[in-house]
Amino acid sequence: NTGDSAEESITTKTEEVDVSIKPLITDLYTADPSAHVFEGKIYLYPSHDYESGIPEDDLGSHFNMKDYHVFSMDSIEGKVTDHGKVLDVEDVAWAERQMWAPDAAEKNGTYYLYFPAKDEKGIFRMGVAKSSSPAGPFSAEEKPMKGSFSIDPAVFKDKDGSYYMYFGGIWGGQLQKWTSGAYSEVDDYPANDAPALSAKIAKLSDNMLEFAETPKDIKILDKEGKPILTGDNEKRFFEAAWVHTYQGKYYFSYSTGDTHNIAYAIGDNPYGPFTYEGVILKPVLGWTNHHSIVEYKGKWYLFFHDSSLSGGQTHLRSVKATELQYNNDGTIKTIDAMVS
Ligand code: FUB
Repeated sequence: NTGDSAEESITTKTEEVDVSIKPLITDLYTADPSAHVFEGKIYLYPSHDYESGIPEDDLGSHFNMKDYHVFSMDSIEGKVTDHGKVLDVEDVAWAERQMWAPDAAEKNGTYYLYFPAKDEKGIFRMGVAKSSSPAGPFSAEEKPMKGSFSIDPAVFKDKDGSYYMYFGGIWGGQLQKWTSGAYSEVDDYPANDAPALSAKIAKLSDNMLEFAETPKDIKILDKEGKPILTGDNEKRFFEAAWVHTYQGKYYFSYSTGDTHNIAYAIGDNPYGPFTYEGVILKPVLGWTNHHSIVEYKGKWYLFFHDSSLSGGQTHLRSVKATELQYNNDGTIKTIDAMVS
């Protein structure tokens, strides 16, 4: 279960970065890695891909995941420990299917696993499950978080001890069905020359189980201060939100979906607005691109996935990691990890 046993090795090339990257986990398919440093180790909270036989469509029905595993490691080159299955859809009273990208947070010695799944009406909601250990197992709340919707929760702890959830995804992630504030069967995408649909942010309640406020829009602006537009597929938010801080600035990173980049924008506080800056990770093998960024032992790492281990099957992905580097001005060096 270590990178050493991976059968393939690839070389990545960019103007500035050149690294060989192997799947971290080779006996399961894993994706959407949310990495955190807990108890002095890197803990990984990924999706657990498997072949469910559901045909591929634009709504992502083929991503039909049903449980989560947690992994830990002392270094990105070292042994990866699989802590086993930590939550199963069967053990979540309200959830029916499609356990998509999760995230985790720690507060006062309790660990919280946040996960999206479809309820019995086929609507994505956000669940929370608790554990006394970062390695789980996790026990889910009876109901989804009140007022939650869409996918890809990312929970960020600010320096004042507040926790925020960033979330949302379009197309199969259903953000376009919530533009009125209530769920609609009808998709509502803004016109190509109108501001793009936004990711959401909500402060979490003290007990970490609910939103403490109505979710707000995350604005991504261009260098002139104008909103990124729906038609700007290379830059607009699609899914996979993540936030980290570096030298006092807030970095909001995300997938551009159908243009397959991990892009980023920089702001001065958790709510933004964020100014679009560039691409962190170019498209990888497979349709989806999803990442997390974490500092560990004085270095910064990008965790991501691709479909190299499955020979390119888009719904059977594998988690990878590589070092992330900043330029002197705080911008991030673009990484190209496409299998060559
Ligand atoms: O893994 C299912 C979905 O694919 C995630 O929620 C998205 O971010 C994309 O990676």
